Amino acid sequence: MPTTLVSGGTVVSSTGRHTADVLIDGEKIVAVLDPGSTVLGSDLKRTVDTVVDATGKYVFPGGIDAHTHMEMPFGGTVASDSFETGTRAAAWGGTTTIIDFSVQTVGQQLMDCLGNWHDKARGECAIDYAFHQIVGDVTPDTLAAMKKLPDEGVSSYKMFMAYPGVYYSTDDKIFKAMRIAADEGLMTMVHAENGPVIDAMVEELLAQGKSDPYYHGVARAWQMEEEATHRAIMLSDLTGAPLYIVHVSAKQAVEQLAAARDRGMNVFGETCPQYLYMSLEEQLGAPGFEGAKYVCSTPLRSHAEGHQHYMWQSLRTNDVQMVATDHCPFCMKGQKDMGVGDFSKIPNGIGSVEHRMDLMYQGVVDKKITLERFVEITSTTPARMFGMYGKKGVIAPGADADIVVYDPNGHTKIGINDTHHMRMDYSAWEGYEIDGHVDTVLSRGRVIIDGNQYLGSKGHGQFVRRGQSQYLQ
Ligand code: DUC
Ligand code: ZN
Ligand code: ZN
Repeated sequence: MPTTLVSGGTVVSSTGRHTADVLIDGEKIVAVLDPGSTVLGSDLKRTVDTVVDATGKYVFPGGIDAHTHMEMPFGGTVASDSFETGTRAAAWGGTTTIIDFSVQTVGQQLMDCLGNWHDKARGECAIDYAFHQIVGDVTPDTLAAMKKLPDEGVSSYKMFMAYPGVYYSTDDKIFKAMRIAADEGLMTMVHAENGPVIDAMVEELLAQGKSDPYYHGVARAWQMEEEATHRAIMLSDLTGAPLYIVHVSAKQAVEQLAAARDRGMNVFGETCPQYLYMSLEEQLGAPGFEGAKYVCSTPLRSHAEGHQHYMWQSLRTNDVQMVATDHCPFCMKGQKDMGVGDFSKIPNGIGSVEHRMDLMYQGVVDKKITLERFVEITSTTPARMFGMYGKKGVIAPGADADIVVYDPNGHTKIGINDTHHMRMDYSAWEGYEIDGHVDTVLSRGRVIIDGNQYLGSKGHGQFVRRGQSQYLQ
């Protein structure tokens, strides 16, 4: 097996940092050693096949993006990144594992949907991948099939309180699924927004001639996120099913989670880079149709109301546990422009899979979170939350050699087509500057990004069978 030494870098974990050499044999980390260590008298730098010099740089466990939607059907179109293009873009940004959502809609058998998602991803991915299962049709068949998910290496599923007529489930359906989840040790993920009321708000606004992208944010008011989050928490309390709320953007929703955690409940929150950096006023309210670039759900929140500041603070205090992207890219031409003159027809989603690690690292530079917390929220907690820890999320003997060598003296300017790799005709992050740079990325021991060169290949990425969440007890 080829051997690699990542030498002389500052190895960062969720609990500390130290200078070390990381020895890799094939796909696995076999030792983390004092710098310059010899093994059986031989100088490792001379004997290994490849040396990656990390002197003066950080060595992070590869990023885990636990919320992506490659090729997802949505709003009459399909998310523009395939598993091939989306995972390649992720690799460029230092993410070495994604968890994507297998989709079930009304009338489909759950296991057929999972099989279909395997067919989309198999042989296509540049990095490792796992699946959550979207449960979109609660029937006796579906409830029975949910019991088989753990055997498929799928230990989490998601339900929607939003999008009536599409992915939406009524409370009784969520309750029934949670009963199964509590018994089977599945993590329940919920998109928490009150869909029926939002639809009524959309109708009202359009009738008043308010059709610009800005009104997407008005229609999806924070009250409807807080209310749904509370309802999901109560269902979790009733059934004993642990709960993970996806893409939390409203400070009031965080308050609901924090209060439930203070009462001892196993409830968790994920936020996304857009809710830390972007706002209703600035991005959704951009002139003309520009705001469509930033239409996602939950929506960007008001800066004047302080949601962004609160979200950074909550990440620091662990009221929000981790950061994923909700990567759901759509091009302006032919996709987002379906909603010219009617914001409700703009497909919902922002592409960020390539930039999450950089954007969160900038939070370290800006002193919003520590370097260790950065590792925790981008890699270690996602691994623990979704049953992959030990294999992923840590630099230690026995773990997959998924490693990012990050240069704190480097610089990244996020740009348009020629300088991002997502299959999109724009980037919501264009112009953002990062005081750091992803230099080298290893996926299971193989260097897939080397400076500004992509050395990966489609099909290298393998399906990760996940176990139970470490947060269930
Ligand atoms: N939110 C998005 O922005 N896109 C896809 C689905 C979702 O819930
Ligand atoms: Zn969602
Ligand atoms: Zn999503």
